[in-house]
Amino acid sequence: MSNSARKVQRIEIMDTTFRDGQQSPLWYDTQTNVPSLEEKLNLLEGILKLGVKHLEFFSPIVGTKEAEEFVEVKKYIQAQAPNVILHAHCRCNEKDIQLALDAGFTALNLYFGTSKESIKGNHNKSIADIKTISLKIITDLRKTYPSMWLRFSGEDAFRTDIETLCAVYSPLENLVDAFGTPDTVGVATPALVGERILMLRKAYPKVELECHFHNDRGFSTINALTAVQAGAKYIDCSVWGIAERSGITSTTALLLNLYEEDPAYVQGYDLSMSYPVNVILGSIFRMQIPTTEPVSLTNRTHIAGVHQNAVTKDAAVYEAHSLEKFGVGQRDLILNHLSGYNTIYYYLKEVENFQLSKEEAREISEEFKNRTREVTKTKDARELLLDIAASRNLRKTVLPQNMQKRRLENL
Ligand code: HCA
Repeated sequence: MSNSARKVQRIEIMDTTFRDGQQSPLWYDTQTNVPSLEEKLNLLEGILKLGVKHLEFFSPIVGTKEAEEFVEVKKYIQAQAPNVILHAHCRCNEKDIQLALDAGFTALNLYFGTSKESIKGNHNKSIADIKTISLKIITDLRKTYPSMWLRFSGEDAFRTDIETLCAVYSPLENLVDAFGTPDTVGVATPALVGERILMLRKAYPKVELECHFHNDRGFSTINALTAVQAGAKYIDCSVWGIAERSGITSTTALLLNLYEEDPAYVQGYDLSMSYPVNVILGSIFRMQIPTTEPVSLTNRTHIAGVHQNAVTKDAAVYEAHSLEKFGVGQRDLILNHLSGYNTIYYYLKEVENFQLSKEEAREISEEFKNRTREVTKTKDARELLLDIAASRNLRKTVLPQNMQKRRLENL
C-alpha cells in the first residue's frame, strides 16, 4: 500500500525509559542519580497518565535489583493501568526468555545481533545459526503462548545489509507481531530510514514495524518521524530521550512532531502530560530539562530585545508550535543585557506596576544595560532593575488583588 493510501493511525510509543533509559550516562555513571523505586514510580505515573500503552523493561537476567523492582513496578502498573503491555527486553535465548516469562511479562522484545560487528564482537554465531536458533525459539514460544505479543529485532539492523536482514526475518513472518529495526549505533539517515521501512512494510504486510533510533548523529527524532511516515507503528522512546550514549528519540519530541504532522497519530494520548513528565525527570536528576527538548519552558523563553518586544504584543511572531497543548502553560522573558527598552518598560509598568513614561523607561534601560555586569549569582537582573527604578522615586499604581493574578508575563 502506498504511504498516501494508508490511513493515519495512532502511533504507539514503546517507552523504554526504564530499560534503555537506565543505560544512559545520566543514570548511575556518576553515582549521583541512582533512581530509587519511589522516583521510578513517580515517573511511571506521569508516563501512564500520558497514555503510553507499551512499556519495556529489562529481562530479570540483568540482576536482582531490576528483578525485584519489576515485581513492585508490575503491581503498580496493573493497579493503575491494567491494559498496559509489559515488554521484556530479551536476547533471543532460552534463559533470558524463561526468566521474563516467570516474572509475568506479557510481551517479549527479542533481539539477536545481525551486523558483522555484532556477530564478531557479541556472539560469534553465523547468520545460518541465527536463523535456526530464532526460528526454533519463536516457533516454540508461539505454540505455548499463541496470543503473546512477540517482536524480533536484528540488533544493529542499519549496519546489516537488507538481504541478510530479510533472510533472518522471512522465516519468522507468520510467528511474530512485529519486526524491530534498531539503529543501534546511530548510523541511519532519514533517507535510508524512509527507504528501508517502506521496503520492509511492503515485504511483510502482516507484521507491524518497530523502530529504535540512537541519536549519535542527532537524527533520532527525524528518523522516527520518517519511519512513521513510511509505515512503522511502534517507536521506542524515553523521557528526554535518555538511553545508551547520546540517547534515542524523546517521547515528547516525537509526540509534538507527530501532532504537527497529523493529530490522528497521537489520538488517545493526554498531551498535556508531556511537560509534567519532563519536569518529573528533571526533579529526579535535579537538572533542567535539556535545552534541545522541544517540550520545555526553554522553548518558551525569549532573550533578545527584538523577540521580547514582539512576543509581548503577539507571541506568534516567535512561537509557532502549540506547546500549551503539551502542558507548557507559561512563557518566560529573561531580563538581560540584550533586553530592549520595550521589555523593560513592559516589565516595570505591567509587572511591577510603576508609573513611568516611555522616556523614563529608555533612560532606565540604558542605565540597566550599562550595569548588567553587576548581575551575579547573588543579585539577579530583576533586583538590579528595581534598584535603578527605586533611585528614581517612581510611584506605583495599586492594582486590585484579582487583577494582579491576571498578569500576562512572569519575568
Ligand atoms: C541494547 C541495544 C538496543 C536494543 C534495541 C532493541 C539497540 O541496548 O540492547 O531491542 O530494539 O539499540 O540495538 O538498544
